[in-house]
Amino acid sequence: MDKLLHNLPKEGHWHLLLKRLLRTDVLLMSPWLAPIMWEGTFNRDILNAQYRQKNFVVGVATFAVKKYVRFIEGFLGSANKFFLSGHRVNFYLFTDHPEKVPSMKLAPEKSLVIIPVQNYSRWQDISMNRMDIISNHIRTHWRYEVDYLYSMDIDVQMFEHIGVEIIDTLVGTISSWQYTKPRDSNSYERRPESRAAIPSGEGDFYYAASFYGGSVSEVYKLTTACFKGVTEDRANGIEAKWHEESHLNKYLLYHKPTRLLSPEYYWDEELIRPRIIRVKRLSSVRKDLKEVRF
Ligand code: UD2
Repeated sequence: MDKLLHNLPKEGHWHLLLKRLLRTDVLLMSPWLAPIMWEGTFNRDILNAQYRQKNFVVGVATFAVKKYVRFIEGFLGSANKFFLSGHRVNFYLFTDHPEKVPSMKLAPEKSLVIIPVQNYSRWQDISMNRMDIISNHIRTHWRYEVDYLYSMDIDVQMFEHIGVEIIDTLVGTISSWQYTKPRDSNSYERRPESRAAIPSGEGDFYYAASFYGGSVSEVYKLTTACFKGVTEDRANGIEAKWHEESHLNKYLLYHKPTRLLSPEYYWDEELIRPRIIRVKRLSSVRKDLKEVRF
């Protein structure tokens, strides 16, 4: 890398810029040439200037059902500040308790749409049915309203800017567990009976279902396909190991993301953060699973 820099002309702003943007401690590109977004690998000013010319609208779908309404304020308050700051964003909040949504003043370019949704007795069904609800809303509303759409868990908080570097056709977030455990830690669904099954020995990145997205048409294809898998599993009396996350991982293995977000974009607070995670842009809120899900 030093040799590369040495061979570049020493003059000019761009030499300094390039030098600042090189990282040698992490994988910057997937084997299918999709960029992997890490702190220190992009210049947000340049990206913002490009993006502004396009006047895109981004939608964010998130769910707060039953006790998860308690996470709304932390999510929206931090997203208002850190998510695509200065750009147009519609937050679509699905909840069974619209009356419990706190009134919050959002930035002028941001808006909040509250959409009533039914609840399910099992938390796994709330989580898995998100795929179906998102796919239906794309068909009926969002394809007319937004250019890009991201699905995010509600029990998260943002601490640093998440900007237009996340925008691309099909985007997945690499799970933070992939950086703390050996690759084949058996996170994929391997049972051949499940539609989410990935044959043993296959697989590359493991993606977190907490944050994925892309163009509206690609997210439609993804959510429709994943929910079809969930429905077929239900008919066959099987539930994938990590629910819709297993189906998401199967989909993204065979439909490669055009951009990957590093675990800086979803850090699991249960894990010790290695040095390569230079910033924690977004992380999970610690929760008592037994208390919050029942
Ligand atoms: C993982 C995934 C999550 C989902 C889940 C399924 C990550 C970091 N997260 O998180 O996306 O795939 O596994 O096993 O990969 N929800 C409610 N009310 C409930 C339960 C869930 O609103 O009672 C919604 C809420 O938006 C929540 C999401 O569903 O953020 C996922 O549920 P979770 O956060 O409890 O799942 P978790 O932490 O196991």
